[in-house]
Amino acid sequence: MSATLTSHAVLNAENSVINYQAKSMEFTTGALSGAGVNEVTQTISQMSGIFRDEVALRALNQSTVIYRVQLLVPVPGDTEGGLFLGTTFLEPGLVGDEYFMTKGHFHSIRNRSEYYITISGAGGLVLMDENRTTWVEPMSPGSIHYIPACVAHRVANIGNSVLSFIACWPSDSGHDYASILGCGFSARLRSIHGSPTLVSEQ
Ligand code: M6P
Ligand code: ZN
Repeated sequence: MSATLTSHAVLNAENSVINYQAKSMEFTTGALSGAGVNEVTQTISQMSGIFRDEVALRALNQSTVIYRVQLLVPVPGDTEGGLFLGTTFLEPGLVGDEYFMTKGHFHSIRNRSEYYITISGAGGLVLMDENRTTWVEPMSPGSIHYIPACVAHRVANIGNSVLSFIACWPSDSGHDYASILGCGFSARLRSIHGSPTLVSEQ
Protein backbone atom coordinates (compact mmCIF):
# COMPACT_ATOMS: atom_id res chain seq x y z
CA MET A 1 0.00 0.00 0.00
CA SER A 2 1.27 3.49 -0.69
CA ALA A 3 -0.08 6.69 0.84
CA THR A 4 -0.18 10.18 -0.67
CA LEU A 5 1.63 13.13 0.91
CA THR A 6 -0.87 15.95 1.34
CA SER A 7 -0.76 19.12 3.42
CA HIS A 8 -2.62 17.23 6.16
CA ALA A 9 -0.60 14.04 6.28
CA VAL A 10 2.91 13.03 7.22
CA LEU A 11 4.28 9.70 6.10
CA ASN A 12 6.64 7.51 8.06
CA ALA A 13 9.25 5.20 6.55
CA GLU A 14 6.64 2.48 6.09
CA ASN A 15 4.66 4.98 4.02
CA SER A 16 1.72 5.03 6.40
CA VAL A 17 0.11 8.21 7.62
CA ILE A 18 1.13 9.53 11.05
CA ASN A 19 -1.16 11.81 12.99
CA TYR A 20 -0.15 15.38 12.11
CA GLN A 21 -1.81 18.68 12.97
CA ALA A 22 -1.27 20.98 10.00
CA LYS A 23 -0.39 24.65 10.54
CA SER A 24 0.22 27.30 7.93
CA MET A 25 1.03 30.96 7.32
CA GLU A 26 -0.66 33.22 4.80
CA PHE A 27 2.36 35.02 3.29
CA THR A 28 0.77 38.36 2.37
CA THR A 29 -0.38 39.03 5.96
CA GLY A 30 1.58 36.58 8.10
CA ALA A 31 -1.70 35.20 9.48
CA LEU A 32 -1.29 31.81 11.14
CA SER A 33 -3.93 29.09 11.00
CA GLY A 34 -4.35 25.49 11.95
CA ALA A 35 -4.04 23.39 15.05
CA GLY A 36 -2.72 25.06 18.19
CA VAL A 37 -2.71 28.70 17.05
CA ASN A 38 -3.45 30.97 20.03
CA GLU A 39 -4.22 34.68 19.91
CA VAL A 40 -3.54 37.43 22.43
CA THR A 41 -5.02 40.93 22.06
CA GLN A 42 -3.77 44.18 23.61
CA THR A 43 -6.21 47.07 23.95
CA ILE A 44 -5.57 50.68 24.92
CA SER A 45 -6.79 49.84 28.45
CA GLN A 46 -3.94 47.32 28.81
CA MET A 47 -1.21 49.80 27.81
CA SER A 48 -1.10 51.93 30.95
CA GLY A 49 2.46 53.06 31.80
CA ILE A 50 3.80 52.36 28.30
CA PHE A 51 3.29 55.66 26.43
CA ARG A 52 4.72 58.97 27.61
CA ASP A 53 1.39 60.85 27.33
CA GLU A 54 -0.97 59.12 29.80
CA VAL A 55 -3.58 61.88 29.37
CA ALA A 56 -3.73 61.25 25.62
CA LEU A 57 -3.92 57.50 26.30
CA ARG A 58 -6.88 57.91 28.66
CA ALA A 59 -8.70 60.11 26.11
CA LEU A 60 -8.76 57.25 23.57
CA ASN A 61 -11.45 54.57 23.37
CA GLN A 62 -10.17 52.08 25.94
CA SER A 63 -11.44 49.06 24.01
CA THR A 64 -9.48 49.96 20.85
CA VAL A 65 -7.14 47.13 19.87
CA ILE A 66 -3.54 48.30 19.48
CA TYR A 67 -2.12 44.93 18.51
CA ARG A 68 -2.79 41.23 18.50
CA VAL A 69 -0.34 38.36 18.41
CA GLN A 70 -1.00 34.94 16.92
CA LEU A 71 1.20 32.34 18.57
CA LEU A 72 2.42 28.83 18.00
CA VAL A 73 3.55 27.45 21.33
CA PRO A 74 4.37 23.78 20.75
CA VAL A 75 6.05 23.20 24.13
CA PRO A 76 5.64 24.64 27.67
CA GLY A 77 7.17 28.08 28.24
CA ASP A 78 10.05 26.88 30.40
CA THR A 79 11.28 24.30 27.88
CA GLU A 80 14.96 24.63 27.03
CA GLY A 81 15.65 23.94 23.35
CA GLY A 82 12.18 24.67 21.97
CA LEU A 83 11.11 27.51 19.69
CA PHE A 84 8.04 29.74 19.63
CA LEU A 85 6.65 31.46 16.53
CA GLY A 86 4.35 34.48 16.45
CA THR A 87 2.85 37.00 14.07
CA THR A 88 2.10 40.46 15.48
CA PHE A 89 -0.49 42.74 13.83
CA LEU A 90 0.09 46.31 15.01
CA GLU A 91 -2.53 48.93 14.15
CA PRO A 92 -1.59 52.43 12.91
CA GLY A 93 -2.25 55.33 15.26
CA LEU A 94 -0.82 57.79 17.74
CA VAL A 95 -0.96 58.35 21.49
CA GLY A 96 -0.14 62.06 21.59
CA ASP A 97 2.84 62.20 19.21
CA GLU A 98 3.99 58.63 19.94
CA TYR A 99 3.25 55.88 17.45
CA PHE A 100 1.18 52.85 18.44
CA MET A 101 3.72 50.27 19.60
CA THR A 102 4.18 46.98 21.39
CA LYS A 103 4.91 47.04 25.12
CA GLY A 104 8.49 45.94 24.56
CA HIS A 105 10.51 43.60 26.72
CA PHE A 106 13.84 42.14 27.67
CA HIS A 107 13.93 38.36 27.78
CA SER A 108 13.76 37.04 31.34
CA ILE A 109 16.69 34.80 30.44
CA ARG A 110 18.81 37.67 29.16
CA ASN A 111 21.03 35.71 26.77
CA ARG A 112 18.11 34.62 24.57
CA SER A 113 17.95 36.23 21.10
CA GLU A 114 15.13 36.53 18.56
CA TYR A 115 14.34 37.14 14.88
CA TYR A 116 11.73 39.60 13.62
CA ILE A 117 10.78 39.52 9.90
CA THR A 118 8.48 42.19 8.50
CA ILE A 119 5.53 41.07 6.39
CA SER A 120 3.57 44.27 5.73
CA GLY A 121 3.49 47.94 6.64
CA ALA A 122 6.16 50.36 7.86
CA GLY A 123 7.71 50.32 11.29
CA GLY A 124 10.60 51.03 13.56
CA LEU A 125 12.21 48.33 15.70
CA VAL A 126 13.42 50.10 18.82
CA LEU A 127 16.31 48.28 20.50
CA MET A 128 18.02 49.04 23.81
CA ASP A 129 21.01 47.31 25.37
CA GLU A 130 21.64 46.91 29.09
CA ASN A 131 23.66 50.17 29.14
CA ARG A 132 20.41 51.87 28.02
CA THR A 133 21.84 52.74 24.59
CA THR A 134 18.84 52.83 22.24
CA TRP A 135 18.70 52.65 18.44
CA VAL A 136 16.05 52.00 15.81
CA GLU A 137 15.99 49.77 12.72
CA PRO A 138 13.57 50.53 9.85
CA MET A 139 11.02 47.77 9.19
CA SER A 140 9.55 47.24 5.72
CA PRO A 141 8.18 44.17 3.93
CA GLY A 142 10.91 41.53 3.81
CA SER A 143 13.28 43.17 6.30
CA ILE A 144 14.99 40.73 8.66
CA HIS A 145 16.01 41.84 12.17
CA TYR A 146 18.25 39.85 14.47
CA ILE A 147 17.68 40.90 18.07
CA PRO A 148 20.84 39.97 19.99
CA ALA A 149 20.96 38.63 23.53
CA CYS A 150 20.48 41.19 26.35
CA VAL A 151 18.72 43.70 24.07
CA ALA A 152 15.19 44.97 24.82
CA HIS A 153 12.90 45.25 21.80
CA ARG A 154 9.74 47.11 20.89
CA VAL A 155 8.04 47.83 17.54
CA ALA A 156 6.30 51.08 16.54
CA ASN A 157 3.97 51.39 13.54
CA ILE A 158 5.08 54.53 11.65
CA GLY A 159 2.77 53.97 8.66
CA ASN A 160 -0.92 54.28 7.85
CA SER A 161 -1.71 50.57 7.58
CA VAL A 162 -1.38 47.48 9.75
CA LEU A 163 2.23 46.51 10.40
CA SER A 164 2.67 42.76 10.60
CA PHE A 165 5.82 40.88 11.45
CA ILE A 166 6.85 37.34 12.27
CA ALA A 167 8.90 36.59 15.38
CA CYS A 168 10.78 33.45 16.34
CA TRP A 169 12.38 33.03 19.77
CA PRO A 170 13.56 30.33 22.20
CA SER A 171 10.71 28.85 24.21
CA ASP A 172 12.37 29.47 27.57
CA SER A 173 13.14 33.20 26.91
CA GLY A 174 10.30 34.61 28.98
CA HIS A 175 9.16 38.25 28.87
CA ASP A 176 10.54 40.76 31.37
CA TYR A 177 8.06 43.64 31.15
CA ALA A 178 8.80 44.93 34.65
CA SER A 179 12.17 46.42 33.68
CA ILE A 180 10.49 48.34 30.86
CA LEU A 181 7.62 49.55 33.03
CA GLY A 182 10.13 50.64 35.68
CA CYS A 183 12.71 52.51 33.60
CA GLY A 184 11.28 52.50 30.06
CA PHE A 185 13.45 52.70 26.96
CA SER A 186 15.90 55.62 26.99
CA ALA A 187 14.36 57.00 23.77
CA ARG A 188 10.94 56.99 22.11
CA LEU A 189 9.86 56.96 18.48
CA ARG A 190 7.70 60.06 18.06
CA SER A 191 6.09 61.88 15.15
CA ILE A 192 7.92 65.23 15.09
CA HIS A 193 6.70 67.58 12.33
CA GLY A 194 5.18 64.47 10.75
CA SER A 195 8.43 62.46 10.66
CA PRO A 196 9.35 59.47 12.81
CA THR A 197 12.10 60.68 15.14
CA LEU A 198 13.91 58.86 17.94
CA VAL A 199 13.76 61.28 20.86
CA SER A 200 15.81 60.73 24.04
CA GLU A 201 13.95 60.76 27.32
CA GLN A 202 14.90 63.62 29.68
C1 M6P B 1 6.59 39.38 19.05
C2 M6P B 1 7.35 38.51 20.04
C3 M6P B 1 6.47 38.15 21.22
C4 M6P B 1 5.86 39.40 21.82
C5 M6P B 1 5.12 40.21 20.75
C6 M6P B 1 4.55 41.52 21.27
O1 M6P B 1 5.59 38.61 18.47
O2 M6P B 1 8.49 39.20 20.50
O3 M6P B 1 7.23 37.47 22.20
O4 M6P B 1 5.00 39.08 22.90
O5 M6P B 1 6.03 40.51 19.70
O6 M6P B 1 5.54 42.26 21.96
P1 M6P B 1 5.39 42.63 23.50
O7 M6P B 1 5.20 41.35 24.26
O8 M6P B 1 6.66 43.32 23.84
O9 M6P B 1 4.21 43.51 23.62
ZN1 ZN C 1 11.35 38.95 22.61
